[in-house]
Amino acid sequence: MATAKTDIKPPALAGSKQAGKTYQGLTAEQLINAYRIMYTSRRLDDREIMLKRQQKIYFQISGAGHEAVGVAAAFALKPAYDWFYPYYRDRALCLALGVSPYEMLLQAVGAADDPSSGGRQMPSHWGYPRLNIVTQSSPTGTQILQAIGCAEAGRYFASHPNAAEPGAGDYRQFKNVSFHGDEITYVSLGDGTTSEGEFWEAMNTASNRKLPVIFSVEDNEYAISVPVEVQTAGGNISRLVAGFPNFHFEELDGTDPVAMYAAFSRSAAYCRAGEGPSFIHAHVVRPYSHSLSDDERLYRPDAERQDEASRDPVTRMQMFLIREGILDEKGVNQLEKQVEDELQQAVDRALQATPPTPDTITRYVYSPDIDPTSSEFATERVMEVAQAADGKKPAPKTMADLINTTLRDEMRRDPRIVMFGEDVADCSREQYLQQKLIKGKGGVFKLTAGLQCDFGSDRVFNSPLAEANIVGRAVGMATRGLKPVVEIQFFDYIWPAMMQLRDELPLIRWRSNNGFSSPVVVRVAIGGYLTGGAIYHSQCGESIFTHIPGLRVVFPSNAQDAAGLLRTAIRSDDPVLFLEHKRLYRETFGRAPYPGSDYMVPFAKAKIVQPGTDLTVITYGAVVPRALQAAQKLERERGIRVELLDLRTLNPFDWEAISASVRKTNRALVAYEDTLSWGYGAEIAARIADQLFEHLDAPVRRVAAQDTFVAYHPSLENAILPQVDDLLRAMKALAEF
Ligand SMILES: Cc1ncc(C[n+]2csc(CCOP(=O)(O)OP(=O)(O)O)c2C)c(N)n1
Ligand SMILES: [Mg+2]
Repeated sequence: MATAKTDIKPPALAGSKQAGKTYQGLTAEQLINAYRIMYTSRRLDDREIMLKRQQKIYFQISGAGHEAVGVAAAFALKPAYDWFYPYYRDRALCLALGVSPYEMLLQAVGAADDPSSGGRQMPSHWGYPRLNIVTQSSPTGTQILQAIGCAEAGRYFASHPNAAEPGAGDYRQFKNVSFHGDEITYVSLGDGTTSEGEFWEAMNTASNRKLPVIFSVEDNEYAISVPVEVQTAGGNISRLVAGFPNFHFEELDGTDPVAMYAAFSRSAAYCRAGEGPSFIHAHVVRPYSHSLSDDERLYRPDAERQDEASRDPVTRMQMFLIREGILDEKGVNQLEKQVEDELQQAVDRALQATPPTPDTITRYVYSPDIDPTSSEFATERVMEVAQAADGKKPAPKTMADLINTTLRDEMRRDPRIVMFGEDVADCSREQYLQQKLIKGKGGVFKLTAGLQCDFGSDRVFNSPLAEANIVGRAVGMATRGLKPVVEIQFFDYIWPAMMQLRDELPLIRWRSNNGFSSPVVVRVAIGGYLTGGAIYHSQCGESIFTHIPGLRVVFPSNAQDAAGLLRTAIRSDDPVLFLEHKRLYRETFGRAPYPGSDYMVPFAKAKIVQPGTDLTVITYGAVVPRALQAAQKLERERGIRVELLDLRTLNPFDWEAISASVRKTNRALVAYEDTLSWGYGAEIAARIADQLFEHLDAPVRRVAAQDTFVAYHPSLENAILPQVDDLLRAMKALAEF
């Protein structure tokens, strides 16, 4: 049981005759402490509401009505041992786990010292590294899959304790791991949030993998103004989830802390014993409006609100203590007075807190510890020496081969790497492999072939067909120190993961002010030129992701770069979207021998594919070989010498290389496979126009796909995507401008 820590001291017990009696295992003293925390939570909400009205804080959302759930959960679980993914109503949970009211108020005032976010997040967006309370965000439900990944990480470290050891020379130096073999991950959410798809994806995986996760649904029957019967078919989530195997289920009155404590204790025992997850459905109340921006009188009549008031958990708990003779009225008053005094002090202190300074805003967008653009990642010379010493000329390999080999080598080197996604395993039915009945698949493009066989099914495995599931779980795992290298089968199907990719993965570090990080590598098969790939197997769209601060975006054009950049991605400390062009996987162009198990290419270092003096072409991915062909033809036919830059990484990108080249050639063409308008080239063109204006002898031009979709018939696909002839024409026109 947790020893709840607040900055409030316990008052004397009123009735000594009750001192020995326990309630579901809770002593009188613990019950008084429970009440103290519940009362503190409520009054802290009231204080914040007042501060908001006085415009001293900028937002308020209360935990009112949910206090009993939080206190009970914290008492049944272990702070700084178990892991917690709460949501905004969980003020009482966080107080009971050991967060002080002052710390909470620091977030409300947006102080630099706010331990959750340094003034970056709204109040009630909990995150306390010292207590294993993981940084929370505002999108409803994104925490649930992350909690699944967190639980999986705990299990992984328990069965691979060597993986928890600090490693040298990569992100592991900055990612300390702690775990316990019987730890639990607690995740809470509202009734409305059970409508999110990610909730169901999380339930599915928790059930299937028998994970030690406690789902705590705090059902106050409303999601802002939308009532539960509109959210949930039949109006009761317990009935809908009852069919999930391996769960311990309980549905109960969430305003009763003693009953809740008993339910969480049973859940904890079930989870710690490895039986599976638990689902606690707590019926609570919402005595205040959704937030201070909402007025519930617009959609809830007085009668309904008054009816609910009779179930207020704080009042109920107070009455319970008096009825049981645990506290008398004097004791209650004394306790409440103490709380008020301490809150007053906390408010006074918090209002004096120093706000963050604007010069800090870009801090922690990326890792402050590892810079993937640095020379530490430039190992090209090492490779050359190694090959020369060997004497033999190794056979050139495809990009697919080298990615596979790099993944294998990195997995061997770093036991924290796990790999999953759709079809990435060789064969989920392991017995077929053991009996040597089959060869195994290892990815629809075979990029992960053989890895499950080499490293085992707990390191390489199939996910359900659910992209948010893949990325959300990976985020949770990486937060715990694992290095998930996950695969999205086709870029065209990345969108179900978009909430995790846009609002979670790249924000974890920044929003927690470096309290947490989640350096996942997401490999994605992208692009067209497939002849028959059609719309949904050919799309690009990289600029959507380069638009996201905090996310590194890599797009190699050849085998050797793919190997070097992938290794940099894995060893660095930031989330990386690693885009692999399907057409390049097995292309003759760009094949290379394996450059060795330490070969890395730093980010933001463009490659001069061909030097030239007359025109700069800036490109990446599958346009590189096409542009090279066009450039060679142009030189043959017209003597025009194109300098061809392969950016290799799109965020960060190599501005210096672009700048140096354009200063020399005075002409720039940006070429990319994605649709023309609003694409990646727009940013590059704008930068050149802005910063190199006086060096230009011609307008900056772009060659890209037409603003439509990639069609099935090859003649249409050819017309839509940029071809050698299109590039040649554009180069020629620009050179002769
Ligand atoms: C993905 C997403 N959609 C919409 C919102 C806006 N929003 C914030 S809270 C909320 C209602 C949540 O209701 P519920 O899950 O029942 O939790 P409660 O607030 O009732 O505790 C909504 C719609 C959001 N934050 N995230
Ligand atoms: Mg609700």
